[in-house]
Amino acid sequence: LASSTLGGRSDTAFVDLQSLDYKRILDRRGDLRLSFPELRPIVAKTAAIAQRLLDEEVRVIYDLCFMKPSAENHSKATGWHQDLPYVPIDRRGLLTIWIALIDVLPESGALQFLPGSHRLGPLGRLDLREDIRLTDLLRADDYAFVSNPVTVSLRAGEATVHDGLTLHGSHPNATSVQRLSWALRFIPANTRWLGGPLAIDGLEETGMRPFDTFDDSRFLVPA
Ligand SMILES: O=C(O)CCC(=O)C(=O)O
Repeated sequence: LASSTLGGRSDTAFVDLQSLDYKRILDRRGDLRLSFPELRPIVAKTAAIAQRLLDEEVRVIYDLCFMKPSAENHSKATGWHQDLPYVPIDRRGLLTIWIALIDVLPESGALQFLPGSHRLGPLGRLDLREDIRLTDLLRADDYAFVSNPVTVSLRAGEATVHDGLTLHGSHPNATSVQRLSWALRFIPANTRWLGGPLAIDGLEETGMRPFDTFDDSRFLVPA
């Protein structure tokens, strides 16, 4: 999840998101809300939900359209991971609202979550391309905090919400239709950037410096 933008240099911090093996998991378009003003009401509505859940004012750190290829295009599973380890911020509270843009069923690449895994703390930057089994990932004492994985089917327009520490992934898409979703990531308004790469380009345009808060207009929730 981590293509970087730092000091005017845009490169890839962890995996090459343009590589074929990554595009078989997910192809992505970043920050659609900045190009399509018609999305503003959805940003405002989802931000209100995030604000209610976090119980504090929020910023939109970025949004991503996730396109999971069809079976014909060799769709692969998204490996188990947490989002927060890829987002260099100084606190907890990263929250994703993931909206299905078409019906998403287990066979078309529905998200799966490990309930309770937010209590395990950060587990590091897991490689989304790897088919990591939960039994390899979890220590014996972790099982006291988690329950069995759940797969969440959604109708187009429905959404799920997950914490930045909730382990999640998705099944391969076994259908002939590309799976489409739009994810908005929110942070508490007083969050500070630690200076590492973010998942979208254009951060250098904001003039942000490490330890700044996210006050550029691109991060503000539209009225
Ligand atoms: O869409 C997917 O398959 C994974 C999405 C994801 O990892 C996320 O929204 O954090």
